[in-house]
Amino acid sequence: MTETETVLAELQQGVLCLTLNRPDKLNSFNEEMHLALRAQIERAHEDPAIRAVLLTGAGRGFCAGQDLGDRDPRKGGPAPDLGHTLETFYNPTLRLIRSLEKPVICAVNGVAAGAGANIALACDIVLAAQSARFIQAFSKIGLIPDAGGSWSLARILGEPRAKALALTAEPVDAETAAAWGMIWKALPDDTLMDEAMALASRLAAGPTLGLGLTKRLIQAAATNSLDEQLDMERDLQQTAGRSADYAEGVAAFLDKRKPEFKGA
Ligand code: T3D
Repeated sequence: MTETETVLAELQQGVLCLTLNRPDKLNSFNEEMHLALRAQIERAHEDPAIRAVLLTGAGRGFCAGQDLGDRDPRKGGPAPDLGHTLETFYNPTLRLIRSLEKPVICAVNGVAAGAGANIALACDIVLAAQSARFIQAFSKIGLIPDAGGSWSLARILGEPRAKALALTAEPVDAETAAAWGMIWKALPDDTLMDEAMALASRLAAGPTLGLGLTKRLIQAAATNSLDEQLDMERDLQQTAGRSADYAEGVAAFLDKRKPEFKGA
């Protein structure tokens, strides 16, 4: 790991800690950072030693979305094809986060704007520093919410708040984000990272297979009927019930000891 990498990655006790690392640009995305983040999430898909992911940002911000320096119209040339950049860079990463059957915790250490806010909201458990703000910055520059924001905000908040945030680009502070159900908790700035790491470590020591199936189930609920969801619960519980971690969990309960889950 070197300080010039755009994403710092460290594996600690089953937790892959990823730090967006362009602090001078509030960790906004250039192509290198896109590819580095995607490669790390792909690694989390493939490596059984990784049992949880913790995503945060270096410096005073979490992520300010797209690096607008790379979109400077004053340099001339044709208008960029932003549909192409979404399809090439943002959308694959969003899909990888949502489809990763391991917990992804996001520690929003400061401002999260544009696609930066929406990548945070795509994570499974979001903790934010009390000083953090979430900004749907797109409307300020003539764009529409992307990186899954139009989908997640409408689902989490309903149309009235989703539209107001997207149309006005007004910042939402961490306490309000927690009160509105956008995130799990707002925490004092100086305890955020310790609490986020403690949570990620706890989940990494958990029954990874069951946690992954749980994530799949909850995500499916948004579009499933009750009947479809009951069928899915039946099928996934059958799988979970055959796992070594389930046997260990029940045995540990009966033995009155702490379970030692292996993640399978
Ligand atoms: O293009 C595509 O591929 C399509 C996809 C688009 C996805 C998107 O995310 S579009 C939305 C892009 N993001 C924004 O519009 C946010 C722009 N940034 C801001 O509005 C503000 O910086 C913040 C509200 C996030 C924070 O404000 P503040 O006052 O705390 O910080 P600051 O002074 O504005 O920024 C600090 C530095 O970071 C500053 O650099 P300097 O002057 O110290 O050298 C600033 O220019 C730089 N910075 C912040 N955001 C970006 C950025 N540089 C490049 N791109 C940024 N997005």
